[in-house]
Amino acid sequence: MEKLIITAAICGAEVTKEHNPNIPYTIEEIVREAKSAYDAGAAIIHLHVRDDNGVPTQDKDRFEKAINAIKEVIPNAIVQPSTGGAVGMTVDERLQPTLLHPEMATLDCGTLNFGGDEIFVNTENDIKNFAEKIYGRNIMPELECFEKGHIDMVKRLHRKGFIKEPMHFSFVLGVNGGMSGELRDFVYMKESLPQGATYSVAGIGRYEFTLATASIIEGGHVRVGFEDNIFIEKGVLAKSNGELVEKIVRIAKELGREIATPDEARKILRLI
Ligand code: KMH
Ligand code: ZN
Repeated sequence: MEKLIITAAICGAEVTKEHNPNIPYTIEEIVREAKSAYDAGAAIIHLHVRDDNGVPTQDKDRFEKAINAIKEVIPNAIVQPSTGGAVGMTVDERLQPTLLHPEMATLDCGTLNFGGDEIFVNTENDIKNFAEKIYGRNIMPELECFEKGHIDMVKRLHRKGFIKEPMHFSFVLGVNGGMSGELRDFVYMKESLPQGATYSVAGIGRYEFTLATASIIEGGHVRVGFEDNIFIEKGVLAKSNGELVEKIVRIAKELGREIATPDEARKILRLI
């Protein structure tokens, strides 16, 4: 089996310090969380940024500051900015971090309800537009799929030439409005993938560690972090993203799966 690529989604756009005081807002806090995740074994840092008051932003300069500051302390990490941003942002707003030509960026592959009155909008034409900008700027997309219809969208856009190989998917399961994160959901997603694709699994909330374990067993990869889950165990807040990554490393070790370094991750994902 390939070594395990761990992605740490250290910040997100939805969780706040009211949920967990360790959620990073400032550049210093973001660097602290990225380093803790990297030191514990994460190869990829999935990055959202906030202003100092915690308000999510896709501002290019804020991303540039955060990426440069992260690279200063962990130069070899793969930094993967979000182009999803927060619900309600415009496409152009969301695309700003791609102007910095990172190695990877997310590409969200369909629209879904996002709790309450929120809708995370990614129309077919939006996806084509994001794909054109992402590939055009020499960035590898992580294809974020919140349900099986999003995989079908990727397959259709691949046939039409908008999505290119190698394809790396991220299943984000358990969002309030997307597909749930039961084992059968994971199996259905995994078995629906195109030939040769790699995948990572992010389980939201209580699904984080069960889905991570399933993915470790099945040869997939894993995403954990405050964006998806703020608890290290039921009712106990995680102290850091590093603590969440450490738990994955322990589970992987028990199950005989080695952890990929960033350079090994680059090879597995065919980034180089
Ligand atoms: N914050 C969500 C609305 C991504 O990073 O590409 C979208 C999101 C997806 O987090
Ligand atoms: Zn995200």
